[in-house]
Amino acid sequence: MVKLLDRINEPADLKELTPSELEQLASEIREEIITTVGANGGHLASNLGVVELTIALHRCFESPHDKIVWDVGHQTYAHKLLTGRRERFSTIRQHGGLSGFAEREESPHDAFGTGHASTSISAALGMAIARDLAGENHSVVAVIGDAALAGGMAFEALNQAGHLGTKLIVLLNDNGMAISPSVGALSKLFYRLRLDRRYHRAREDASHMAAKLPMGTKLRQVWKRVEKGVKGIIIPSMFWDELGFTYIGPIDGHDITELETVLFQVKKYYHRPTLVHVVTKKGKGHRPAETDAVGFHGVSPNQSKKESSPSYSEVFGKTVLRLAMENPKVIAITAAMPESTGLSIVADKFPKRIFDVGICEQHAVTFAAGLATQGFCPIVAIYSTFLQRAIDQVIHDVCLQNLPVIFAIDRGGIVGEDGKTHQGTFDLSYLSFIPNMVLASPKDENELQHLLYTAVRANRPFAIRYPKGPGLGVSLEEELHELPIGKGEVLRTGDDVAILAIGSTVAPCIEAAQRLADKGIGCTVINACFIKPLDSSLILDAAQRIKRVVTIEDNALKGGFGSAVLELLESSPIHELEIERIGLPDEFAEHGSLDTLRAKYDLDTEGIVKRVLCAFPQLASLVETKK
Ligand SMILES: Cc1ncc(C[n+]2csc(CCOP(=O)(O)OP(=O)(O)O)c2C)c(N)n1
Repeated sequence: MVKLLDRINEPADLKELTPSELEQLASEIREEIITTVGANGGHLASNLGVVELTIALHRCFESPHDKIVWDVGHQTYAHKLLTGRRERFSTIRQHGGLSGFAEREESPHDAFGTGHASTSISAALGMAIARDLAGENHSVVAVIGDAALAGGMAFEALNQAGHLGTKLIVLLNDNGMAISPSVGALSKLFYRLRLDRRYHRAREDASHMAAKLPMGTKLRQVWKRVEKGVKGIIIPSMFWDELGFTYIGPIDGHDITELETVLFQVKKYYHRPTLVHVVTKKGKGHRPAETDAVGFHGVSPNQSKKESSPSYSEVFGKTVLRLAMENPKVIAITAAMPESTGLSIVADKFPKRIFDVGICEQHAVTFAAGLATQGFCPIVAIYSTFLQRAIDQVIHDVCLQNLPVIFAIDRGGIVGEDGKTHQGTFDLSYLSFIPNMVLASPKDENELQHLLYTAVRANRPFAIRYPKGPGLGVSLEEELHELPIGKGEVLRTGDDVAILAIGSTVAPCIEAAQRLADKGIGCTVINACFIKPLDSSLILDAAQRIKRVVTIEDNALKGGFGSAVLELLESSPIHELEIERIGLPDEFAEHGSLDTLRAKYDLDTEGIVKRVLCAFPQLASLVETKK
């Protein structure tokens, strides 16, 4: 059967469709998303929730002339399908394929690149002001979720938008969920708006009436109801009025007619900042995702394939629980990611000692600093990529005051399919230059437990970064013990090359050393464990003795572990050193599977062997003489 979706090459093709065809199109889009996410993984529930909303937006606005800015950009699958990317949709999140987020390079319809939350209103306001300065008149729409709207940056942007008073549409996609249920006072306000019985009564009355009216009158009626009837009776909309925004809603985000009626009116008649409050259901149209929106927020390609060993996040969560049992001062903090950081296990046992602050990483860090001043031991679990936005708080509020805050930095290194906006490949650089900070990365999940135990006793800023995904499957020692801060360990000895590794790169180095040994090349392998402070005597001894040094890290080469080693060696009197650094070059690493990307950057066993042999060609003759 020919699909309607086959006929949509650009948003203009939507304009001719009848209401029943639009419904059919929505279900075809859902089908396409479910099938593709099943194969490639991705953000399922959020995308299913915005199908009608996306159709309505593209029927009402003339993208790319009008600008649509998607916050986070994880909910842009329907948008991609309607803006000329259907053919390539099956490649989404695969290496060389479409990105799972909005990306300017990918399409002129992606007005702004996103991946991190709460940026859309700032970017949209910048575009709106640029439009005003150019004397143009197009619309600019920021589409933002209720959880992302609670991020500090979104508030900063609302504040300026209300002040400037220019024409800007903020479309709030309110599904009551972040990845987990949304938290915070603002979320409660939206909840009250959604549940207001008067709103629902008004909706029902109006739809009875509307059913009896001819078409043109129905549209007018829907509009009147939304603007005058519903808006007028809901007091909390005053919050928005005070901010300088006209508030419209709540609107049913799955009723295309209602959405279009409102959006057309706003586009035509509203010349100031306007907030359109749209209520959607996360996971809409797919029963499993509707009932388990948390589980279906992000889906792996083969959900049935169970990972064999526990993930680093799971080990982290369990260890925090143990530490919290032993020490009443331990407090866990997450920025809207209790499940994926492994902390929900703490919430079950100690609901009062875990805080979900919402998508507010900066606040999470300074909140932890405040707790630390009062003798608590806060553990802040944040993905590496999201901690980037809280660097000033780490420097100014934690390290400058030498406060004992523990940073558990999940998804350090390459993260795979989420791509450029989510790679955790800068943290070793952005944390290693900060005075007072201890920075460590475990070689396996067992070392992660011991590092956490050490950090709780260290009484100073302490960052531990660990990778995405399953651990190595090593056994987890029952008894936790302190690791000496700033000490590495020699895992293997050999006289030809010294390989200095950190974190997830240690395991492939051990394998690579064995392969090289099979060729007659002896490698010393050192697990540095700490980047700051570095184990200078261990590293200098190895460099002095072996003279051929390889450093390896799944971090940017600039400013990372290898750079720290270079700085150390530069100040030493060792001569005739040869050094090879393996890590990420000065570019943003694209999306692709973990294995593909690790191979691309020579971070796997084959890559390490290859690089050692290329860097030190004289080893070939050494092999000959040893024979
Ligand atoms: C700064 C930042 N922190 C955390 C995340 C991880 N994250 C991705 S989507 C999401 C939830 C977003 O919720 P909401 O804005 O309500 O959109 P929805 O998914 O419900 O459509 C979170 C926490 C992120 N993308 N950016």
